[in-house]
Amino acid sequence: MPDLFSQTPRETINIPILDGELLLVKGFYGLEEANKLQQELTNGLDWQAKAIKIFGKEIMQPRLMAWYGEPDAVYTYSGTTFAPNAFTSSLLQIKTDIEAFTESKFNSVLANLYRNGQDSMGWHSDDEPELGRNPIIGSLSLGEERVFKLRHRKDKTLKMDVPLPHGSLLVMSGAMQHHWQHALPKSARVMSPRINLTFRQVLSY
Ligand SMILES: O=C(O)CCC(=O)C(=O)O
Repeated sequence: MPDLFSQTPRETINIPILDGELLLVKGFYGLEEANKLQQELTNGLDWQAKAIKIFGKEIMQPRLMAWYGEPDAVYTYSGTTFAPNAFTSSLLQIKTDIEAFTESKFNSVLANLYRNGQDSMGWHSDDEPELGRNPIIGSLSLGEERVFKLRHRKDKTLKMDVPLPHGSLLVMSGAMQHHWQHALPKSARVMSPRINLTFRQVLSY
């Protein structure tokens, strides 16, 4: 249940952005629910260390990952193909809550576990063809607050930092993935773990 009995008020912020739509919902889950979900997902998901090839060399990605979804939601990301695990009950609950809020449907979720401040995600857009033309991405953050960075692909003066608190939901939609890239940089600060779930609708061809 999102935020019904918690003291954390839900706050929805429409972040003005050129060439896309960006919505941040602080307290999408209140503290107790967010803590519970973080613990369930930390213990219950099939976290994997994955390698990517850069200039022919295999290097480990600086985070753990897991892919869940309906059986045909096969997804290729950074040259890695993910066959989905079946949704767990926690993921199904979160999916239902985010679907109700966004009035959208999702058939898959990429889970990332940032173990500490040294784990990160490089610059990219969620623009794989299987996500369709203007995908809605529902991105839930649990755990340590990290900074989500955005930069416009053409106009290099357009940049934005969006801190993502525990229990918050970020919704990217419209033409965002065509015009913007995003990243989650490392931090020199000692940091506790953070889980991020990005719900997506993968089209099968
Ligand atoms: O951890 C985050 O907030 C970013 C995740 C992300 O960029 C992705 O899954 O494509």
